[in-house]
Amino acid sequence: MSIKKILPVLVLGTALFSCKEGSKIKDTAKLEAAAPKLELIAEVQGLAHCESVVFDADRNVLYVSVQGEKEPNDGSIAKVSLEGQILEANFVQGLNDPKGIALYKDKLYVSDITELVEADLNTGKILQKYPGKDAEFLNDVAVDNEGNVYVSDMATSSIYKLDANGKFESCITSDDLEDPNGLLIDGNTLYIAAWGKRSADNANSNPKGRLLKLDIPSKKITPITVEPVGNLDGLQTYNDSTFLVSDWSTGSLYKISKDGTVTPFFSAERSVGDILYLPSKQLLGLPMNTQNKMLLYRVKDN
Ligand SMILES: [Ca+2]
Ligand SMILES: [Ca+2]
Repeated sequence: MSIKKILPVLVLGTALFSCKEGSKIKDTAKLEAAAPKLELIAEVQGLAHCESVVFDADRNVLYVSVQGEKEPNDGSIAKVSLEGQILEANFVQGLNDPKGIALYKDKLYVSDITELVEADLNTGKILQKYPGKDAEFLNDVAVDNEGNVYVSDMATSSIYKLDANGKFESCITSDDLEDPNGLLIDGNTLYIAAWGKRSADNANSNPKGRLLKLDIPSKKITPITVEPVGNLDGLQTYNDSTFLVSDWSTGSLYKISKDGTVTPFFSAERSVGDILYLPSKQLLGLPMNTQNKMLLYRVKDN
């Protein structure tokens, strides 16, 4: 997509944000100057209702969660090259609706509705399935340096943890998690891209979520953005001070700094999911759920 096509969206984004007191956003002139150039590298077709993409540095490949349709066991993890070639469509097979993926040593962890699945990265074989106690709609997965696995549950507004004994249950449940979706871990801090708390008595309510942080030892939840931003899904590191976050419902990607400044970054289409950004390669991966494809871009900062 050309810069010309992106600019109107940036201007609109500025207008929307600037009327909200408390939100910090750069002015339009600076936005235009700061707009990145995105060069489309590949359009990877045939990934039915894909949700998430991660990078395996040891093997220099991408893994994409492919939910398939609503048939039992029609979900998989596809192995894809950095150039966008599908190397193995069913690297891990027999899943239902797999979503968030995280890697730790030679294992891949993927959430699958109400359970966490552990697979062998060398063979693709499923090693273990951990049913989540009272889990309803598990989403993203993050692993810390010690191998502790955390999973968001949007439906119960919880963060689940897999402990060393294989017990998989909620370690915190709170409305203040705003129906958590995307996760990113840094030491004892779990960053959370929230979908927005849906009220039980109004299924048609259209909430938006904030970028949050959870101090894992104290379980203290702190909003990073003052205002809700969108139905946040993907959450990646952009640089030392900034995240890259996707809004599923509008297709907008935002840069959000650790002090809460929100800057429009790119306008993709609705249903952009759990994105990947590799700063070292300036590679951006966008799983497009309803379009059944993944887009790969090279990002060129001005
Ligand atoms: Ca499925
Ligand atoms: Ca997600």
